[in-house]
Amino acid sequence: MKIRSFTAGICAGLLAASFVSAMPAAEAAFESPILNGDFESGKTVGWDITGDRCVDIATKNGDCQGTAAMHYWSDKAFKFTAQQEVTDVPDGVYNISVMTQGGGGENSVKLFVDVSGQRKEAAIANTGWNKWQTWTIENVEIKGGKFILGVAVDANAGNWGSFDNFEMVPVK
Ligand SMILES: [Ca+2]
Repeated sequence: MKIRSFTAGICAGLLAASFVSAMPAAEAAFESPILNGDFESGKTVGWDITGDRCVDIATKNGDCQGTAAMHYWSDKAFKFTAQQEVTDVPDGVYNISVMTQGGGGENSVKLFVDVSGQRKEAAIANTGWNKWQTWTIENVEIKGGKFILGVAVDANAGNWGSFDNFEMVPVK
């Protein structure tokens, strides 16, 4: 009886040790400072949306991850930008991403960041309804606690799509 419980204790200890080593402390501690990046609020709160009126919140399966996403559509050609100034960002290097789905056919769809006036972009190309893809701007160095994060769409009449799960992950 004593031997069995001793063995069980070793196994539990090994499991705990391997669990801890699989979770780097920096990643486990990082909380994304992006406000409402997943739109689970059911609103566009946190995002400054400028341009043509074409943006709403989608809540149907396939149009969103989770329960809601930022969605765009118009029966006329349209352009818009949705952006936010992300603050309280610890100095570091990040991979910054967004998930999208949509019908494609826009003139351009871009994920962008602006760090102290330096802009970086990733081109987005949607390939169909509920065909979610992740687009990433890698190795963005941020100092001074803030940057601008956004998406810009230049679209033709009838184009549609969703943005969801804006994320930033520290890479070092
Ligand atoms: Ca969502």
